[in-house]
Amino acid sequence: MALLPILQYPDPRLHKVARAVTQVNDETRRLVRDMAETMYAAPGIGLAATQVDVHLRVIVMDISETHDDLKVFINPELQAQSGEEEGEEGCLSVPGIYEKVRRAARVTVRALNQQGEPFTLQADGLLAVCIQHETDHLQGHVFVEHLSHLKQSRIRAKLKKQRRETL
Ligand code: GNR
Ligand code: NI
Repeated sequence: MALLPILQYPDPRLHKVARAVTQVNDETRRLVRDMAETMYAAPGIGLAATQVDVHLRVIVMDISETHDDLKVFINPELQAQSGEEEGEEGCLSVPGIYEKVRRAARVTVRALNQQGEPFTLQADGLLAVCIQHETDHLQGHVFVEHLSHLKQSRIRAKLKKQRRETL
């Protein structure tokens, strides 16, 4: 098992577009294991491979309070989106920043599990938010890009200051 370093915004590698996994094998399952360990340790409720500088379509997620409901999405695709809802988001790549983002209220996602078998999941609430936040990462998008340019530059300044103070 291994903890993976998490890229910090505005690292340009966060903007790479992830490629599909061509074969779900032991290497994929090792990546999933390491990502889950990294997410639980952070702690976070989701992690996209992009955040650990692996540019493959792999997401891990666990929104349970008991940390015993790991969800794995390999090659996720949003099949449907409906409704609108605004919710507060944070990101392990943008530490200490929480901002409201408007997203679809409900999504249907199709993906492969760790066995390489396809499944479809309908989600609402926090799970729907998290699925959209993570699929954004796989497209090279960080949640702050949903905010105004003014807010984005304020966030970059705040992160710079935060990092100076923790050096
Ligand atoms: O840990 C996380 N919490 C969170 C809260 C609200 C909306 C989205 C998230 S995802 C985030 C972990 C992360 O950065 N995933 O990419
Ligand atoms: Ni994130």
